[in-house]
Amino acid sequence: MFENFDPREGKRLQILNEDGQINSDLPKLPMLTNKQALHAFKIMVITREADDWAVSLNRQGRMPTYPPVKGQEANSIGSLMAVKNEDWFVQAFRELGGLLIRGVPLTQHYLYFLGNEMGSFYEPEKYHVLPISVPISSQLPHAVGLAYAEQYKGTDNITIVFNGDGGTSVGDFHESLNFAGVWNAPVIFYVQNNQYAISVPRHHQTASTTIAEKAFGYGFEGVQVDGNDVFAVYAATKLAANHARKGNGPTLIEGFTYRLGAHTTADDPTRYREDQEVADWIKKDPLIRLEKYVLNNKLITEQQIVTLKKEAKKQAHAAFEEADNFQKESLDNTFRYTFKNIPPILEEQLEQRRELEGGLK
Ligand SMILES: Cc1ncc(C[n+]2csc(CCOP(=O)(O)OP(=O)(O)O)c2C)c(N)n1
Repeated sequence: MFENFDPREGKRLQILNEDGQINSDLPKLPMLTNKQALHAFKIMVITREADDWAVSLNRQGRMPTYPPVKGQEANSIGSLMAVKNEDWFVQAFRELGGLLIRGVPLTQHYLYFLGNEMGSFYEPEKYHVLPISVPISSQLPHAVGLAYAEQYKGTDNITIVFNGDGGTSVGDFHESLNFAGVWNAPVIFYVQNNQYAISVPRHHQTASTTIAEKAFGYGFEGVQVDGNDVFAVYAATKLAANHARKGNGPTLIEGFTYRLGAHTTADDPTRYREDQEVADWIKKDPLIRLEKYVLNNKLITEQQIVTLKKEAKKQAHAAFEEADNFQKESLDNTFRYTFKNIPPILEEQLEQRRELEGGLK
């Protein structure tokens, strides 16, 4: 499937370059239509505004710790556009763009980071999305299980699961790839290689030249794509999705990208990376690149972009206010959702909590 882009030969798939130009020398690949490219751009704009607003709210003391998506948007946007609504979307925590492609309201994302239990409730039949997973790579075994279950039921639904370069060092990652390879599970492992796991650079994470090449050791294909190029992400995911749907098993896609912001709002990246490195990556910003494309191809005007950005800002502000005014969850719920019947030790703790609350009044 990716014979022209074998990562072991140092190849990386890029379709849209940094100047917003399409590489016309490539073999035939699935392409976003103009309508889809414009949709991707619009979602990327709202993702960027919503993300910047979350960081700003954190600085105002209105949002707890938040992990910015800035610079990585094309990865989840392009890939979620290449799968269907019934395919399971198993996220890590930097996939806001993909959630918006799936139609999840922005309010829900803010609710999660405000610590509201309802932020983890994605109506399964409607969205086919699993909750955000902060314990690194713990979502991968679930994803493979879901994929295997769909195969067992005889549907043609697949699963796409995200994790980071740091997450490839965790046992869950290897166990999941191994299981998926052996059982031919219809799953796409999408690794967002944003070059760092907090302060740990990619080269300290693995001795492999690429993350994509790890797939071959598990008996399936891997491909490295320019993760700041929404066209390349879309093409690779579309091919991998068709491959899985036809019963040919898993694929590993490495999105080669960069986290332009901090790891979370609690991190100071100036302690471990050079300003020049960040400046170099700003030139590869997926949003700037896609903006050039939609303008060059007259899919939108400069004036319309100004309006779009203004509207996106308003939408982000309104979604946050809605989340902030959402009914607060009772602290009792902290004890409720792990077991069907609350075990005596948790009943006891719940009682203690209530007493403490009474005492504080
Ligand atoms: C199992 C586990 N160990 C450690 C942590 C603390 N932690 C949070 S994010 C992170 C780094 C993750 O890096 P990467 O997988 O590259 O994803 P990124 O944050 O860069 O998107 C770590 C170690 C955690 N959340 N879960």
